[in-house]
Amino acid sequence: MTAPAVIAGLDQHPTSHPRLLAWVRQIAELTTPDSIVWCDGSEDEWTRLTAELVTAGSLVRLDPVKRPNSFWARTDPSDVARVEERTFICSVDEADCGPTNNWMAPSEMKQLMTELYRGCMRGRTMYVIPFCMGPLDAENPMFGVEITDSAYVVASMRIMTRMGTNVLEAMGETADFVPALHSVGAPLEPGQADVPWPCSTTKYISHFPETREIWSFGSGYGGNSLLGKKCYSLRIASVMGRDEGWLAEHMLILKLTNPAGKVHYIAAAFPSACGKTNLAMLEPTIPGWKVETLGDDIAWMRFGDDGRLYAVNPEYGLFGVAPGTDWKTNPNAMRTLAAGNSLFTNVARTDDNDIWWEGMGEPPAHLTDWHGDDWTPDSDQVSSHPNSRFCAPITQCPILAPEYDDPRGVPISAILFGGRRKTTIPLVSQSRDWVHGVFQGATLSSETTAAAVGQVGVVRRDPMAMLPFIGYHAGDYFRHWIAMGKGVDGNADKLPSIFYVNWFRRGDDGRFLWPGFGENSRVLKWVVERLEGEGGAIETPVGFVPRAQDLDLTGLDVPTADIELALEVRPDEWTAEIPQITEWFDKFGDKLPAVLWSELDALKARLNVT
Ligand code: SAT
Ligand code: MN
Repeated sequence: MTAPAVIAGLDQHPTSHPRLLAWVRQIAELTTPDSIVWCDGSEDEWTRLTAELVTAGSLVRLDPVKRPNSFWARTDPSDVARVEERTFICSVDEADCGPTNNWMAPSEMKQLMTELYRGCMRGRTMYVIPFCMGPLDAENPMFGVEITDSAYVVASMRIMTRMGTNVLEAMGETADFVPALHSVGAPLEPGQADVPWPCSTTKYISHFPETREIWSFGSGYGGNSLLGKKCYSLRIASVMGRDEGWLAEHMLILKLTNPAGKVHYIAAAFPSACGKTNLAMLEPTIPGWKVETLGDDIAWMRFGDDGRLYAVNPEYGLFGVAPGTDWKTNPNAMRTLAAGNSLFTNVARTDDNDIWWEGMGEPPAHLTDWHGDDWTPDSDQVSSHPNSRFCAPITQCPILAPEYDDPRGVPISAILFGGRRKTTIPLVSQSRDWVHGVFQGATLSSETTAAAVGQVGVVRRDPMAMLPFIGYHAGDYFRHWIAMGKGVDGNADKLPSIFYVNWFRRGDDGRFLWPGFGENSRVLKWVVERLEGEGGAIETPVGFVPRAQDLDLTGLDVPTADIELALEVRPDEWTAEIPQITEWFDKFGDKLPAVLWSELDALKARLNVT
């Protein structure tokens, strides 16, 4: 028997929360770190950790004038995105996991991962991060505590969440919290030198919905390691929402003000890397309209006393796809980043210690690429990984709506579902009613992107843009959405109207039919006009679709023929879609709400498909 390891700090702790202390002790004894640090979220802590990461070669400090207090990170080339194959929903009953998730019995997963965790923090520091998703002054603050052996994760969590001493104090001795355990899975033997990006080839991202626990092992990449984000705020929170009557969704939240000063709040779901951050910070090209940002990735929506659906952004930072972001496509993101205090991961670095990525204007003559190699414009590879990311405080966004921190959230007028489709899906359509909107969401499809490991550009169904994030059976999730449509106390008419958008439709030669970005304000204007009973539309088999003349196209330099193609509902394309939807629905067996089969039948009837 070896003597039990001495773990510095095991008996010093800034809380007396018994469950938290017992859990931290248990994990420390299992993972045997050299020491434990309770994170306080202070500026000093950030300065200390980033300095340590610079010394270790994990971060490079960027130019203090151009990029104040900002750092450049490169991951291991194998650890660049979410790993959906290695992501598990460990419900007690396999039937609660469903066909869209990977399942393992909780006891089996815990046994397996306990062996992986045994001694996995050897030679490292274990950090304890108390955090809160959503405002700390909420009626029921949504606490979590992440244990991690990665200082990069601590620095990122400080940007992405409300964390530190305030949170621990607010938790007192009794608050419930989601325990979220993370290790890069790379213990160090005495004297062994560390690598800049430790990780393991064995990866598990596991969720235990009944006990509201998260266990992540082997990856340092954002979606796998910043456990407040997808793991808590979507997978675990979706289960909480199912049980408690609310929705945890993969949606941005924006505030739209029309020239008369009337405000509408809009939530919009798109798969990862389909422009949520750009839409959330859009600069309208039509005069007099204003967009302000509340969130770019996640919305928690609960009914208010008035029967309306109110949305809160549980996050505190932006974790956006870097390539393609520039002064033309998203000036507000560029301004957010120019304020500093940001982490950049897997982008390229310029010789004067700034960052660069594809889409950011002319490339410099020389760069250090995301592999750490020399790069010139003649290179046949991209300089930045397609899923490279910026991580920046949301409070630096110059168009942040003041309500972003209101624990009551904002009342949502419209929900947009969107995907990336070259064909079939018109630029915008409005659902006939809530159930039809749920059908649009449940059958949402999109071409895959680099945000997850795997082939890019393949069309897959991505219901409500939540495919990788639903923490339970997708059939039950659809049922929950249908049930939400009943509203509270007979207030179903106060629910948001649902729209389906596609900015990515292409012409025969592959050109985009719609210019997107700031021009999407024209679609938002039509959405608002529809809400106010004004906008023109024709009724098509797939919902209400504007004609070109129903959109404000003033000053838009796009041939009307292209707009018409973007708006076209082609019976041949939709007829081809029907068997795919049928096959998709068949997956869910008895769990698929019958009303969704009825919606499909009604669509077939409208298309004259038998
Ligand atoms: O990498 S994350 O999962 O955090 C971002 C995304 O894919 O939406
Ligand atoms: Mn996302």
